[in-house]
Amino acid sequence: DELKHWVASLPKVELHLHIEGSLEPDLMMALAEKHQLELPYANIEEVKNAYDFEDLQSFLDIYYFGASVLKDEDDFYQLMWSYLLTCKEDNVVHAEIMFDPQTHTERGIGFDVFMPGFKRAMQQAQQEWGQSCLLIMSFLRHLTEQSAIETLQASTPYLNDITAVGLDSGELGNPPEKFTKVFKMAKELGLKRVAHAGEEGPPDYVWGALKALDVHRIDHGVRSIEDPVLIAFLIDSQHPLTVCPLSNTKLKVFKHMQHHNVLQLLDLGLMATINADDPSYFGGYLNDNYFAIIDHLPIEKHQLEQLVKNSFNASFMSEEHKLKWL
Ligand code: ES4
Ligand code: ZN
Repeated sequence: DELKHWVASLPKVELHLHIEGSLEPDLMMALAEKHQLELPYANIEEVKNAYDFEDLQSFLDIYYFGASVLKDEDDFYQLMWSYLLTCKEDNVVHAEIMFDPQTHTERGIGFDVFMPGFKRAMQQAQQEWGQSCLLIMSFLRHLTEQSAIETLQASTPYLNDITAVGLDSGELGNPPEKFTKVFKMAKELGLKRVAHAGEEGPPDYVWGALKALDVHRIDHGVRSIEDPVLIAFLIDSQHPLTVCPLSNTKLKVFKHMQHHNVLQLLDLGLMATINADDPSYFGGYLNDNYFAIIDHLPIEKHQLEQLVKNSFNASFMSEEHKLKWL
């Protein structure tokens, strides 16, 4: 309908996107063939049928397995290039893209393999159509803080290409405080900070990300609604929440899109934004996430406008670059 066409044509920003979560089944199959790897899927249909999740962990198991087909520089180039083509398609003029180095270093694939691949695609998209994008290096919270520290040290030759650090993977049992030291080190290196919190975890994990990790943004944060003091804090501080509607329904954080609380958060005055998370696994890129809330929530044009405006303001782009769009 009309609202959808209007949103699709608007310049938008993506703030919560795992590049490994943009690996489409056709590229996964092609890379498995290229590297002579056995996949437990006979065809693309079977891959898609496997994407039926109970919770965050059941998704992560399949997501880490899928990433195992990424082996050489060109694989990481293809992965990034495919995602950046969808940015052009969706009018995503600026994207802040997360990558999980430990998903690759744990398999013996180093920064010298994936970083050149990512950078080559990003430079090409910048040159061909002026795509703006930057990288967020995300630590896996189910691993130790020592492993995150080693990852930060291994990233040293590429620090100029990395804007922020993040924290993802299984939330329950891995509170933000576990990573206080490595986030402090990242801050001292001049890196910005984000963390997944309040997706499956309780509001206390959002407090932990704010207080112990000194984050600029909360990834997800939808469970903040359970703590009125936290909600008051977030309204006052305007820490952005990078909300991912299709992700939250696929992982059963909300039973149905009609029950999603993003509109409630927005109307309370929180700095909410709409994002895609793992588009290949959750059924759609950024426009699809906007379409899902248009279809299932009583959202009006001015609220959509606010969500898009928030995503520009919540981004790490320079104030000068923001002025170009706002
Ligand atoms: C993730 Cl949806 C989500 N949550 C936590 N960690 C992740 N890594 C990739 N997608
Ligand atoms: Zn995420």
